[in-house]
Amino acid sequence: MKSLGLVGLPNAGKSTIFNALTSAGAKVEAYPFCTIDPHHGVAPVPDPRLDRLHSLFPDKKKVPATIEVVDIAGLVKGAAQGEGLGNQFLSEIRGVDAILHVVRCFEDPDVAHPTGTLDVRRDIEIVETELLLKDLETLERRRAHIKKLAQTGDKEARKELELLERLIQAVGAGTPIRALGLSVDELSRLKDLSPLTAKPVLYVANTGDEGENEHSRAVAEVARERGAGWVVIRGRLEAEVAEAAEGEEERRAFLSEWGLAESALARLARAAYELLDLVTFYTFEGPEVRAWPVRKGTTAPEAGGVIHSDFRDRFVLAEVMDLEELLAAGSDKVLREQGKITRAGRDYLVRDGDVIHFICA
Ligand SMILES: Nc1nc2c(ncn2[C@@H]2O[C@H](COP(=O)(O)OP(=O)(O)O)[C@@H](O)[C@H]2O)c(=O)[nH]1
Ligand SMILES: [Mg+2]
Repeated sequence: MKSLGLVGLPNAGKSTIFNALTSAGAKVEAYPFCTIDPHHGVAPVPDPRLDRLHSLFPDKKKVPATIEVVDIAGLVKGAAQGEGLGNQFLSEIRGVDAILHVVRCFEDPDVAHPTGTLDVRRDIEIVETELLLKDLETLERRRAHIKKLAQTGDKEARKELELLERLIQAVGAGTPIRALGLSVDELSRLKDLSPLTAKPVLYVANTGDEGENEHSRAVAEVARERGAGWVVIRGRLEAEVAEAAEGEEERRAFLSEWGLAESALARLARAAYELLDLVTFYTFEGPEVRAWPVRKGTTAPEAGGVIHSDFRDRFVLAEVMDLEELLAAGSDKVLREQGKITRAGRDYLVRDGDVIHFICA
C-alpha cells in the first residue's frame, strides 16, 4: 500500500484534510477503514470502474485499493535545526512514498498564521527550505563517512562520493533532488539515505468554502514552475461533509450542493496515482471483485505476485480482458465467445483497466 504524507506549516489544514480523507473512507465503504491512530489512516481509493465491474458480479464483495495517509505535524521554520518538535517529523516523512504539501489558502482571523500573514510562495519556501536543509545534513554526514572509504581506493565509494558531491552542491543551492533527473542506478545508491527532496510532491491548496481564490492560483503557479501537480481542496468543508454524510449517496448530494462533482479523496487519490506512476488492474476471482494498483511497466507475472506468490512463481499465462469490453459484453462468458479474451505471456505489460485472470501451474 502506498502512503502519502501531509506536510505543511502549522494551521495549514493538514489534520483537517487528514480527517476529510480518512473519515470519508470510513463512511463510504462497509468495513472499518479508519484512522489507525490520530496520525495514520487508511482510505479506500474511490474507483468508478471498480463499481461498474462490481455491477456484473453483484454477489461478490467489492474490495477497493487502499492508500495510507499520514498527518505529519511539527514542520516549522527552523525545524531542521531542532525548532518545534524538531527532527521528529523527519522519520515520518522518510517513510512515505509521496509528499502532499498542504498550503494554507484561506483567510481567517481566528486561525493564527505562523508568520502572521498569508503569502503562499513564502510559506511553500519555508517548508521546502527545511526539507532541503535536512537533506543537506544527511548528505554531508554520509559524505564524511564515505570519504574515508574513497581514499582507500574503493571504487564504489568513489562513485558514491562523486554523486554526493553533486547532490550537496545542488541541494545547497536550493534544488530538490527530484529535479535532478537522476538515473535509476543513482537513485538506488541513495535508497538507504532516503532523502526527503527526492520524494515526489503534490501541492494541495487548502481553500475556504468558496474554493479557488487568488492564493490557490498562486499555488498553481508555483506548482507549474516546479513541473509539479496540484489539487485545490476545501478542507474544512470536505471534512464536515465527510463527517455529516451517511453513506456515499448523501455525501455526493452534499458535495454537489457545493458544486463539487467528486470528493477530495477521489481527486487526491487520482493525482497521487499519476504522481506515483500507478495503473490499476482488476480481478474477479473467488468471492471478490478487486482493484490492484501496480507501477506502470509491471509484467503479468509481477502483477500476479502482488496477489499471491504462486501467480508469479508458477505463472503460466494471464487471460486479459479489457474492462470496457467486458462491461459491454455483460459477462466474461460472452466476452470469451466473442473471442475477446487475450492470452498474455510473461512479458506482457499490464495496462490500466485490464481485468486479469491468472493461470498458474
Ligand atoms: N476558515 C477556515 N478554517 C479552516 C479551513 N481548513 C482548516 N481550518 C481551520 O484551521 C485550523 C487549523 O487546521 P488544522 O487542520 O488543525 O491545521 P494543521 O496544523 O495543519 O493540522 C483549525 O481550526 C481548522 O478548523 C478552511 O478551509 N477555512
Ligand atoms: Mg495538525
